[in-house]
Amino acid sequence: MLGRTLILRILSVRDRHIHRLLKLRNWRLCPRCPTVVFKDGNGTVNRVIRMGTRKSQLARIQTDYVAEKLKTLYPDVHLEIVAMSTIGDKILDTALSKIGEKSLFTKELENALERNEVDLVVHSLKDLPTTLPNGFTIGAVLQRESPHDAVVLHPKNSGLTLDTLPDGSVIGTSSLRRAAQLKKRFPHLEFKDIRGNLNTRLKKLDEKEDYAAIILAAAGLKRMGWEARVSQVLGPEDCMYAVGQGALAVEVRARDCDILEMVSTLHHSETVLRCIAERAFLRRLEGGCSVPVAVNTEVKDSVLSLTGAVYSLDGADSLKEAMETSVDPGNKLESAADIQHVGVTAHNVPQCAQVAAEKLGVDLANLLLSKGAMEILTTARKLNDAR
Ligand code: DPM
Repeated sequence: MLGRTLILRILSVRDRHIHRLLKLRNWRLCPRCPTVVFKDGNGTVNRVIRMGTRKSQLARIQTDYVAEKLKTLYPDVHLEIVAMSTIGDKILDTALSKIGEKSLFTKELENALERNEVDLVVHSLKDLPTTLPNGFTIGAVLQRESPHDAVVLHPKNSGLTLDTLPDGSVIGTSSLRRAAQLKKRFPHLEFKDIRGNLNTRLKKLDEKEDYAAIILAAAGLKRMGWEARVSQVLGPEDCMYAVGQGALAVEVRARDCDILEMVSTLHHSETVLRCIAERAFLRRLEGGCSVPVAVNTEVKDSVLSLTGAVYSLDGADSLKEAMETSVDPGNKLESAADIQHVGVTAHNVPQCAQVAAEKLGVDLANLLLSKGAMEILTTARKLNDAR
């Protein structure tokens, strides 16, 4: 459809005259929103799709990656990349969890989406709040890279692991989730905030003596081409990952049917279901990027399993539980069509499976809440605010 059509938005689709006009011209009305899609005379009108991105190297790499995929799928579409800075990029000296802004990396980009300056924005899913502002939706969740965290050592510590690093070694991370889990697991280590984009962090690690190692998402390191710097990948027994970690998401205007349809082909079903469960879990816990919440998910033989945990800042207090559900398309859980699940719109993934995934996240969160998760999180939040 795209690339050969022109799109016109109309105010009232109920107008009889408009319907008559549409029929007369053989134009098509979008079934989901008041948009008319009509064919150009010779079928060669190409729409320019503008992709918004942050200016960091990782954001550019991620946006280029999605642009390449779109180009392959829709060779006629013209893609333009618009780069901008966000609050998260500008405030580099404060830990993420201390900046009281939920959509640190996403707000400016969403403003541009709203003003029609861009048509889609590529994010790391883990940076997208579980409740998106009205009018936006995640139109694609791409196949997940490794969701795990990785250790990057100062070159002088080459060959060591978190276990074998000397007592008192300082590990750089400003993720409360990573610090909480690792403090408990490796009590001989100390943890210190480190901020900045990936380039800045690696520089801070290598060029100073402040940190013995830093912890970063394996996915980001891989995308940057820095896999060789990974000395250790942390499995769930050491450090469970963040909700949505390792997956890319494409955010669009919820009413922009043509763009939604276009990007929906990028969805990776298994990743969609895992991330819906994870996001539903986090949303029910009222968590953001400033609380120590971690997950682990898996899909095997149409069964989606979710392990979720909450931690006190020092990791001494924690609650961890696991649950699973069938995501077999034959599992007939009824739902209204055209529904968003924790911000995700995926018409091409079985609705019943999405409903089951969301319910799994909510159920697991409820289980943890019944065991006192809110007390742990409230205390963690207060202590972090007072830091
Ligand atoms: C969020 C967190 C961090 C980012 C918190 C967490 C890490 C902050 C830090 C919500 N977003 O993970 O517990 O280390 O100080 C971020 C990264 C990526 C996306 C970098 C990273 C790349 C990986 C991906 C920052 N957001 O975590 O090393 O695409 O998932």
